[in-house]
Amino acid sequence: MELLLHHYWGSNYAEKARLILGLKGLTWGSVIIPDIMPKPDLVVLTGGYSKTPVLQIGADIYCDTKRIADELETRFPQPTLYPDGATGIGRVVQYWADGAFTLAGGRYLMGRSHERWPAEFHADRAALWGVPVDLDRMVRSAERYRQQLAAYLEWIAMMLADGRRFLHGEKPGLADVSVSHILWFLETGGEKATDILIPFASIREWLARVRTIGHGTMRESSAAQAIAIARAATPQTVAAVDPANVEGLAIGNTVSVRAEIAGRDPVIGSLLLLSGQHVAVAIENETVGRVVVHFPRVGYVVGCA
Ligand SMILES: N[C@@H](CCC(=O)N[C@@H](CS)C(=O)NCC(=O)O)C(=O)O
Repeated sequence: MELLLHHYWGSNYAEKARLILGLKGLTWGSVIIPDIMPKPDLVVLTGGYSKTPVLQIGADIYCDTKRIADELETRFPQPTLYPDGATGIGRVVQYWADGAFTLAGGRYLMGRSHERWPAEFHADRAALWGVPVDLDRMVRSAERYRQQLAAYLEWIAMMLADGRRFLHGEKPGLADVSVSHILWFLETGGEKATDILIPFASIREWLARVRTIGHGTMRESSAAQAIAIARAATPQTVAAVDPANVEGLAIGNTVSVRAEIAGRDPVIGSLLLLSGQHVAVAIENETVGRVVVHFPRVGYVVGCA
């Protein structure tokens, strides 16, 4: 079954997903989505989740790069995302890198170079976070985020201090793709944002190595093709709800899955899978038929709808 990545080229989380596809040497179809709302061809597949990227495999739809990484690791174990065998540490580094580290990097970039994006983009992102657009505040906070980012970069330099090629050791893995995407994104702001990397030669050299992972083999696809594929396919997810789940939920319950921060529109569907790391709900509509939408547990709230 073909892998389809719904993404746009400028997205840093999408760059993380593209590098995972590259690390595993996979072939995938590229479906370009808009970088601001509305995204009708995407949300019809996800039931409302609108963030970037989303991975589609037939009628199974994977939201969030944490779920995408776990899914690809299960389906395509080699080359592994954990070349040092440290599956726990890799995921903890990912959680910090996609969270606090990316927030500091993103806010520093925007504070330094907000003029590179149009007003509609800033309005879209403010709505995503549920805050008013305030470019002056963005500019003022840049120095504070710069300090945070510099402190974090010292940690990365410490990881590389023994001369290792990648954060896991000799081979690239999940920590590399997670830590690198926001630093890749700084380039969008030009020298005004990448200046922060000047004192960190080992990090710049490591970033150049991460880039050589590449994106695997990509072919262009379209939203219409993706929808037709979902419609023609049957979801492959096997129903499995952990009976001891703290929410007291059972297969078939109508539930909502909502991100803890930013982009909190709930996805409402019929519960199909619930485990410690993974939640999936079935949704149905006239355009795509029945599809199953998957999320990580971490960072998402599951509740009765
Ligand atoms: N936790 C999510 C975060 C995804 C995310 O925030 N992506 C950004 C783009 S890099 C986004 O969706 N922004 C709003 C948009 O693209 O419309 C993940 O790991 O996939």
